[in-house]
Amino acid sequence: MTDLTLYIGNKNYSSWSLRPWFAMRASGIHFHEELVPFDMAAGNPAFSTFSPTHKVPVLKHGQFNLWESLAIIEYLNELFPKKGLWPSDRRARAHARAISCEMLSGFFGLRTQCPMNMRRLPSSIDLSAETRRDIKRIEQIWETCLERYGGPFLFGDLCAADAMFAPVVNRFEVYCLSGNPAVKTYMQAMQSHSAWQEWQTAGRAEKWVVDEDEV
Ligand SMILES: N[C@@H](CCC(=O)N[C@@H](CS)C(=O)NCC(=O)O)C(=O)O
Repeated sequence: MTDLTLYIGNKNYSSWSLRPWFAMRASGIHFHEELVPFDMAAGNPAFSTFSPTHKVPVLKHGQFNLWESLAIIEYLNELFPKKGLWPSDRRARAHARAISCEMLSGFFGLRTQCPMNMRRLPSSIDLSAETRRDIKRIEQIWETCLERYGGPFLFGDLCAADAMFAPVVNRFEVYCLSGNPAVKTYMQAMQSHSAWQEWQTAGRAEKWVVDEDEV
């Protein structure tokens, strides 16, 4: 039994939901999942019953509700310090937090033009200059990490930074965004993880369609 509930949106589309879900599942933190499907046309009214921002994800721990994916991961790290959500080395940990902050606060070109979509069949689209800059920076982040920490994940073992970049792995695949061999090897490591497989299978089985995320 667990007193943790994670409210998430559709697994096919909800990139922010994937981040803490993946961190929890991959690190073996038990939780109850509450999937609340998007109702974009109506402004997602159901979200306001548990989320002050009307957005997902939200973690409920007893009577405490917490929003914002990275804040949720930090809270889980304090609840479960032995789960290794962040790297044990201080500088690697700071590095992992820095790139996670980059993800949280940036890459608007990529996020806007290439929505996460687990069901999408891979095909390329015309990319804006901003999206191309985002892709280049992400390739640089991943290459640096894989070289410095030796892979197979960004900091060697899987950690919260991988969870923060998990939706980008899907975007790189379904919009054919990178031919970089190191990037491809990293994507394979992520996509063969059991937590990834579980999310992807469930997302692909969903029937809901969010028109604005179908590119
Ligand atoms: N910065 C937030 C972003 C949350 C977010 O934008 N969630 C999207 C789903 S992936 C959402 O709930 N959208 C509904 C809406 O904007 O009405 C986080 O890290 O959790």
